[in-house]
Amino acid sequence: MSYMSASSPASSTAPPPRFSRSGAGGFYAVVSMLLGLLVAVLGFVAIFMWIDAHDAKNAANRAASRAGSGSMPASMPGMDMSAPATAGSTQSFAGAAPANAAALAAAHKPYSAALPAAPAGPVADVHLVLKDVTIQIAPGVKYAAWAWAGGAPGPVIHVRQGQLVKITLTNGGAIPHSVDFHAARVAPNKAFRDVAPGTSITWTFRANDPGVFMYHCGTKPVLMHIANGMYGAIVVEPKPGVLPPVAKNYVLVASEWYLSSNGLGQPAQFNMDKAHARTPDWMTFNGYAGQYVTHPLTAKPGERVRFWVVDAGPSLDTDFHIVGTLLNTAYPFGAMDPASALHNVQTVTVPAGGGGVFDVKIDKPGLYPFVSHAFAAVDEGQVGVLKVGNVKGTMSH
Ligand SMILES: [Cu+2]
Repeated sequence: MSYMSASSPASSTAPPPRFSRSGAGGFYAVVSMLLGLLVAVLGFVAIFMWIDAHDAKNAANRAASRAGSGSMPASMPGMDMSAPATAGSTQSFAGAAPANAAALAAAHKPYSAALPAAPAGPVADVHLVLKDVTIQIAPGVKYAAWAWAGGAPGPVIHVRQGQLVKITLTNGGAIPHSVDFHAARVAPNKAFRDVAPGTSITWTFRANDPGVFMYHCGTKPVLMHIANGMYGAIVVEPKPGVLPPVAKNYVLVASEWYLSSNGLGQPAQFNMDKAHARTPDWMTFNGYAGQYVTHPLTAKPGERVRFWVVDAGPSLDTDFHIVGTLLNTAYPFGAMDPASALHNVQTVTVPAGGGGVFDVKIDKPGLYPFVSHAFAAVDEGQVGVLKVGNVKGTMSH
């Protein structure tokens, strides 16, 4: 999406600020030009202006405080060892976009946010396949991921409370990996152990705890394996009658991307310095910046919609907020007891490695952005739109 800024020029001595005050004119010139393109193609200009108006201060503050240090672990496949472990390697590539970014965004097939059906019967069979694969994380931005056969995030898994979940993990990657399910109460040294390339592991757990949970590779360095795309969400549906029925269920997995290059030519790789500094280039819902702005999620006026949100991190929280409404019911941390739910709150934090479930019922037709209200995240792509009713036109706020 071209609502993010062009990155600053490279420097061999110090990390340039993402936006400097003296560079603000150029920044807005670029944004204005790209916004004009978006008006024609997407008609969503207002949200981008709104994003830009809010993000510049945050970005400048963060750039000023950015740490440039960080240790580099041993070399391994998929890691960009050409990047020196110096302050210079934390140069931001946020907002990098080719000239045809808007067309690419329109052509992108979004990751399906719809919750799939849970399997019938007492056992839920889940087969996960790990794969080294080049994916796109933003229009025209390629990333050499350690991910899943379908990219990143991994498949949304939906089971019912009380089902036995049988996990089979096949490692189709080049190095050892593993899978850690936060929904499971198991001995991790057995179930979550490393799996050699070309081999599989099978283990089971009883899904006694309802909620929405992260799953991820737990092989060291975990920071790198998660940041490279090895994560996903599992929904454990509470017993019937516990939650009010909803018309739509959507699953969102928030995450950060730390890039060794802008990814517009060769695929970018993981940058450990940025990951240690917690300064991502991109942040996404379901792995691709702004995909639900271009391809909104939908609801009818008056329908109750449930968002099952996981923050895969690896390191930053998601402050979940829907512009233009309140969260009618929130189940913070994915604790699914209605007696402890919150009602009519504006923003709820989903911690890295955690989940949250949010019900909204919106009566008025319109375009309602959902965001992490830590607004640098929006600038870096963590934004989507819930389209309520058959509305057209531009976003307003
Ligand atoms: Cu891994």
